[in-house]
Amino acid sequence: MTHKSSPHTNGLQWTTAGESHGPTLVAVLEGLPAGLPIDFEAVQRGMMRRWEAYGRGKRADFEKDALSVLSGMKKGVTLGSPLTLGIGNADQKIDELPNLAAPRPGHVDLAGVQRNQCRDIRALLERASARETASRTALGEVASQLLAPFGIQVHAWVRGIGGVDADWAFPSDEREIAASSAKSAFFGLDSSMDEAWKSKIEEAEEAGDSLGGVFEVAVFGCPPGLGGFEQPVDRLDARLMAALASVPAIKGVSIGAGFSAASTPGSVFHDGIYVDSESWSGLGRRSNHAGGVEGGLTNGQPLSLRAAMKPIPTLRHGVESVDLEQHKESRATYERSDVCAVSAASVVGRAVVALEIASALRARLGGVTFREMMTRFRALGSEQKPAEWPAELGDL
Ligand code: EPS
Repeated sequence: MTHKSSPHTNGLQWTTAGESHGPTLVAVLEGLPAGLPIDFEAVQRGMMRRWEAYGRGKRADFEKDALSVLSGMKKGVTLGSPLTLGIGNADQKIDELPNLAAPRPGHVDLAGVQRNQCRDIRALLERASARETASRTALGEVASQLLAPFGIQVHAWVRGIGGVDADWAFPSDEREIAASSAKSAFFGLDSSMDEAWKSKIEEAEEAGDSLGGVFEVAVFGCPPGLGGFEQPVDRLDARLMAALASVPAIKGVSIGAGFSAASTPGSVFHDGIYVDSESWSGLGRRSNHAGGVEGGLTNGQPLSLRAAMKPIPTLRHGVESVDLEQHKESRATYERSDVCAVSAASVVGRAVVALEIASALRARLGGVTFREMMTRFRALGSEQKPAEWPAELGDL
């Protein structure tokens, strides 16, 4: 994503390249500190998680997302130079695949050919494919490894599939998440919804249909003051929501209480502040309707985000469409497809949020090396207790 360069939030920059059935995907990440160890086996495991959940199509059976590290590392440690990752496509057949006769509503197909003024739908869909998210997942795994030593953890889980939603409370602590979520084949908070979701997907598959759903992302351990408000583009809530909206098929994103904020009176909505000697900042919050961001800055509370994914647009019986060659009504072309990719999207959601948070942390702490970041981070801890600020700090 391109943003106006900002000293408040742009600590990292990244770009991805590659087509779904081309030779390889590429991801470049700039701005990492020097001296950060990266475990690429863990990156690889994180990437494979995208394929693992129930509901993916045939490609999940053989695509291995084999990762190559092409630049930016020496002996497992970052050099501070651009990190380049290659992700080979097992299914390399871009030049052999036929064009699609009729555009699939919901995909890039029609708007893409109208923009490019060509009849070759494949020329657009190869890059617009959600295959791209493999690249951002890899970068997000790296970003998570930058965040972990600072005690910042990003988690994501599926909340609902095809309208069947779990009533789990939003976890207030990351320890509530890890153990039970590992048991869910759908990456739910626990496995209690798995059977219901499995039947829902099986039904859709039998009918040649597809399903969407909702996933949530939480960030625990963020210090206050990441992000900015000096320019609209600095606002961390806007950046996080844009990052989630940039994941293909996402149609709705919210933070904290989200749309229910509109119908809640201010006296109930706003998260009261009280003196809490137990807390590291000396202050506590009564609730977290803001979702961890106020005024574009993290406020020390867990971040909570939610995203709604539409159903996959490729359907076995097609959707009403028009054959662009013959200019007559037809069904949209069927291609091999997933039935439900909400669990996969939750992995991607976690990755794009990790990238944005790592970027904001990097911008906040500065420094060339990882050690410099850590020194500055430790100093920040004591700077954020208002009760201990020295009198000479003054008004500004
Ligand atoms: C996708 C279509 C399918 C999915 C793909 C996204 O690809 P194919 O047509 O090759 O079966 O498998 O997802 C991925 C390739 C991936 O890496 O997640 C689409 O049209 O967006």
